[in-house]
Amino acid sequence: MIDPKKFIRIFEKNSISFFTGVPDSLMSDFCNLMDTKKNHLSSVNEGAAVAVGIGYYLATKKLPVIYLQNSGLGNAINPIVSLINKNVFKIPMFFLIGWRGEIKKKKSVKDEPQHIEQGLITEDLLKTLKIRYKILNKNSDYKKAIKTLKKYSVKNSLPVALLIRKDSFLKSRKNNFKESNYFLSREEILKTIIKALPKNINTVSTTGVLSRELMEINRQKEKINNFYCVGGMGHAVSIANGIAIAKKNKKIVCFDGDGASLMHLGSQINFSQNLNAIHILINNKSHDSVGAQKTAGNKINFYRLAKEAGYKKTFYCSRLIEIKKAVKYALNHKGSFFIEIKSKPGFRKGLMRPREKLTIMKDKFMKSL
Ligand SMILES: Cc1ncc(C[n+]2csc(CCOP(=O)(O)OP(=O)(O)O)c2C)c(N)n1
Repeated sequence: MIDPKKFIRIFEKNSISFFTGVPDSLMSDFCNLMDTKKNHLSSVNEGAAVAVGIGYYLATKKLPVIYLQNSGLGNAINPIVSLINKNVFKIPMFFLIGWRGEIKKKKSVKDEPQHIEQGLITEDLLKTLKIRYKILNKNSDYKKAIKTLKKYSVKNSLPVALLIRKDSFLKSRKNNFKESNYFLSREEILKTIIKALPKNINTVSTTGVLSRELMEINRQKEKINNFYCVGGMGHAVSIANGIAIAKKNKKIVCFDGDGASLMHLGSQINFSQNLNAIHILINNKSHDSVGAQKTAGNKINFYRLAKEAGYKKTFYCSRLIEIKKAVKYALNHKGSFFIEIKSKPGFRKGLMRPREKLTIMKDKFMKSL
């Protein structure tokens, strides 16, 4: 397996020392190390990371490294095609892409449904985008791969990539984020909220562990009708928005994470315009689901931003009693409400994943509306 520390050192030996991106679970140990580096920017989304990389290159003539999960390629495609492409500005950069839903011996490996298609098309996508790439696994000669890709990128002013298979990196099992135990866990927050919500309310939950915890809490009594935004990180609030617009007589709740919210922050400005919107953001200051790397907004007061984004009333809660009060208020008043809840990172092992087919879950949700 590849030691992520040595891996980073090889980039530095090749005069590549600036890193930006959005973390991925397949590269979590590499991404965790990023938090300790000065020359690193935790990006809000993968497209923004490419754009930052462009600026960095313009200012230094040096290659930036952009790291991302392959599901983030969608966010990155626009600046890749419209800015760094050979017909436009011809900007070299080095991508590190975690390959969820990877193909081995021409077959998809077992992964979650939202990763299957993305895994299947990733190589074709890189070819279409004219990004020269090499596949990295735990036995790869990564020194040679980095050196040759860098050479090609600089010589041709084109982007290159390492497509990273699962289990390529050594696992340190060390979690970055040491947040005080004083704060509530996401799971106890969710339990309290579900208790406070009326039966059959429609909710939309964000990508990652939050949805898995919610699924487990809701499993027995099926109290809420939730749409699990298993992919499309950052879009749960817009899905909730579409529902809120179409179902004006129903309260619609969105459960969000700080990383996901930052990814498409502007969507809040749309969601806040509804009179039936409740946006609940659980802020653990980290991308907890993929290794608890710090989010770019780890010093931000989201409830203050939300006020400016147009929510009628915003709340900040760090205790269960405050959460109950805020939820009750939002349920009993007309308008749009934003509730930021401080939480510590971390989650139980072995949380459930969807047992039913996602299309069946979708049908049930639609019926409930
Ligand atoms: C476009 C995209 N980029 C990256 C990922 C990988 N990913 C899944 S969950 C997650 C972290 C989400 O962080 P946050 O919203 O703060 O929720 P938390 O995990 O902390 O509960 C990331 C980066 C993804 N699924 N999609």
